[in-house]
Amino acid sequence: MKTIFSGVQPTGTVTIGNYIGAFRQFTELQYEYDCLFCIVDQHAITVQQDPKELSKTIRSLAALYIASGIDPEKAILFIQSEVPAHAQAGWIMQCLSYIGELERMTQFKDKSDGQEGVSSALLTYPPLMAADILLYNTDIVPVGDDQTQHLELTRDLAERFNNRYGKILKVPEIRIPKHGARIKSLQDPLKKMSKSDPNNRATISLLDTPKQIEKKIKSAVTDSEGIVRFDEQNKPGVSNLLTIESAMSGKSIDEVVSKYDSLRYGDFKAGVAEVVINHLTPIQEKYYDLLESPELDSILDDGAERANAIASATLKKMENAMGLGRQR
Ligand code: ATP
Ligand code: LTN
Repeated sequence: MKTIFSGVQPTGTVTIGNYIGAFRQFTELQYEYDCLFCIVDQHAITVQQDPKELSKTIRSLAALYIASGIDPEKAILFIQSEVPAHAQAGWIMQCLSYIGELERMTQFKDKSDGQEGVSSALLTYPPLMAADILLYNTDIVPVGDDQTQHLELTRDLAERFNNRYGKILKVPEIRIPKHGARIKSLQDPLKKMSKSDPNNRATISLLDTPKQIEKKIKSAVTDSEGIVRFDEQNKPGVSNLLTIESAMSGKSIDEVVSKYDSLRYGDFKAGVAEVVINHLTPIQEKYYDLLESPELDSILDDGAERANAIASATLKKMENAMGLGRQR
């Protein structure tokens, strides 16, 4: 069976954009592949985090993974900092990376632009991400469009390692979702919905209450035509709401459009809100049940143990190939 690896940073609250673009993909893939899903907390600290907040967000993200449908019997769910091989292999990947290629990464340029006190780890973030992936002999990495450049670097580093030290690492492929790869902001449907958007009304969190969801969808930016039809170019707001309902209900866009045939935007928005609320309610119930439960800890303990076994074996091979330490 082929192996899938992906990671999400424990920063901010997971939005329906993350859910539709990433989580939903993960839950579909877990039955066809050996899957590893990682809470990449060491990536999160490349910018300063409040320790109490970070620790809460890690647990919350773990509960959301499972509440969204990740089956811990099928997939390995674990926290990056609980598997030491990531930092160790990350160091090796840093030694293989050139400063120039890291400086060319758009995410580094965006995040460091105009900032003071930029950490050196913001620059060396991609080699750590490469280590995450390469430690598990990963075949496929499902991520959003924005990660393409990091994946190309991961492939380059794997090939560079193999050329220098022998064929040890598998060169992974990227997988970008066909639909819902970019859910848009409710307030500016030309921008992507982003968990770090300071405008709270622009995003729907997986943990929003029914009232908040209704209010946010009601105030979503649309257009003045007054007809519900799918046209991303000319009607990005309406099309975004149609995409959200289609993803959450499993119906095609055409089916959703015909549901609202000749209805007004007010009724359309109320209908979309109802579908979103109905979809999120059971996820939220499961989330709150899990959050304080010892079950969550045993899932994460088990995940760390299984991940450790695979990762430390790959690390050992890498170290032996490079002549580090004593041959084992
Ligand atoms: P930030 O706001 O901090 O940039 P983010 O919302 O982009 O965060 P990430 O943690 O960087 O979220 O990404 C987690 C995954 O969620 C990514 O792999 C990406 O595929 C997916 N994702 C993020 N935003 C969207 C979106 N608007 N539509 C679809 N998928 C998304
Ligand atoms: N850089 C990614 C998070 C991430 C990741 C990974 C994704 C860290 N390590 C390994 C896939 C595989 C992001 O910002 N979304």
